[in-house]
Amino acid sequence: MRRIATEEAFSIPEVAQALRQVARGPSSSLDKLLVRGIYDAQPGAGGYGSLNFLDGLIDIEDRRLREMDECGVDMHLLSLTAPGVQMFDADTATELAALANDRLAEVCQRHPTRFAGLASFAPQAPKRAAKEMERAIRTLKLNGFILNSHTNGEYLDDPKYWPVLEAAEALDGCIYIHPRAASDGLKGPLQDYAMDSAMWGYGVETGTHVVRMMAAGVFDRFPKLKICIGHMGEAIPFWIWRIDFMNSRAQTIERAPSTKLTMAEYFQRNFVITTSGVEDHLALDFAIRKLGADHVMWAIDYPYQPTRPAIAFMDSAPVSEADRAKLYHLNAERIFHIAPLRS
Ligand code: 1WB
Ligand code: MN
Repeated sequence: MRRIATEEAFSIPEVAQALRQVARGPSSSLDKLLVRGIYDAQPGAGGYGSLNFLDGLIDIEDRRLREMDECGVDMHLLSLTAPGVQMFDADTATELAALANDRLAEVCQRHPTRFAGLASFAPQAPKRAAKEMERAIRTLKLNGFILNSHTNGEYLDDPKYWPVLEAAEALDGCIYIHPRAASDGLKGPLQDYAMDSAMWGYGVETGTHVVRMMAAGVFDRFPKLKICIGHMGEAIPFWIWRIDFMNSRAQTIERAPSTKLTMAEYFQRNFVITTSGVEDHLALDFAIRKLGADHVMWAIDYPYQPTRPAIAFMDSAPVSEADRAKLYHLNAERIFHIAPLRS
């Protein structure tokens, strides 16, 4: 069974260096905690630094490939790790996104059956982002796009990002909306008890992002836009009935924009999810029954999650072999335009 893991993080030294600068700068972003820990760790200080994620992010063809071989992972769909280029000024972000895409494309070309890649772009400069998105697909042959949730507190429902959505739709490139720490407007009570990141804050931030997009009517303007979200759908599958019911009520009392389709219909039509970081068979079963086996893909979340348990989770999932093949590779091949293996 071919195993394609679909939310696998990497970085390049230049982006890591720029994040180190951000960690030392005046930014009020809640991401600073994590960025400081990963990119500017003080020896012996404990915390995120002690997990040594940085080596796992930077090293693609040596340690990572060896671990993939040892564990039986055929392919990583790579994406520049959160917060991507979204904490930088527009020029730096545009430049570093292009550089990261170049490096990513080189790795994918050297190992076409082992690596595929989601292209970065700088939403800070939407028109230039759209050009880079086109280059990433047409020239670099990358497989879709990565976005790390908000940009300076703004979300993809803002019309300023229409050039980005237009490009993604026209290029048939799925945008993977990956978490980053909550925006300044959302971060208040998420700052205590380590709730800022993967425990809770990431899901709140990313879930809020996609509900904004659906409620704003983004998918009426861009009906073919495909969005992927990780972490078993950032709790949206579980919430969708209530989102749907309350949105239609809010539309009748004019507090929500009227939309052509219901929230549940957009979620079914425009979204796919991955299993990253949620190794719970009951949650998987629910997601598959709710969305269909064509809409769920396997992911590890390397290097933040260990590989072997992610494989054990999917190998032992109570699904038919036909569905397991969809989760492990067929859906990823279709959605991210990854060439099937010749048999
Ligand atoms: C963690 C997870 C940290 C992710 C991250 O930093 C990212 C974590 C950028 O588990 O602490 C992730 O990609 O899910
Ligand atoms: Mn991740």
